[in-house]
Amino acid sequence: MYERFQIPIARLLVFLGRGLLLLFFLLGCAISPAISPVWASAIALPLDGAIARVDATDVKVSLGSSSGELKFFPDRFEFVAGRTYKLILDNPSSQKHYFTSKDFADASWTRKVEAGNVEVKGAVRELELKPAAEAEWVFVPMKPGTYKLRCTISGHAEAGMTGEITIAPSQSQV
Ligand SMILES: [Cu+2]
Repeated sequence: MYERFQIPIARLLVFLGRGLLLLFFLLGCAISPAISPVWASAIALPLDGAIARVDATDVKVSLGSSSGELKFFPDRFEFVAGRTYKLILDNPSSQKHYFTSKDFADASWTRKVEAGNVEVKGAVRELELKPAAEAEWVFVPMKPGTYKLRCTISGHAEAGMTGEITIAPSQSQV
């Protein structure tokens, strides 16, 4: 008696399964054109690499040089409020340097800092780079203004290891 029911139930399950697949397919077609890029990135977030999926503008800066110059290369930065940037820092020199701009850091929202295999989330004030170190700082500048940058190692700022970071207003803030 049960055996006679088993086949129709199996068929019913297959039928339902196909129906669900078709439903998902149709829903997917209907929804996908309506997804804005913002939604799309939000949906992509949990899938892989989380924040790395957000489109960030890469900006590179070297702290010092291999010939020992006490400067930032480059030493002027301009960011637009509300956009996401990835500042890629490296230290090609033979001594330790700092990338310090407290006011700029306060005027920005830090998504994360990555160095080596460590990812740090939360507020950032200052980044210390030992010789040959590299780090990535992903942030969104928020408050328009001009901010001073310096290396806080004794004597370095005095020798020229300073810079300027400008946050320009976004289109909507103009
Ligand atoms: Cu320095």
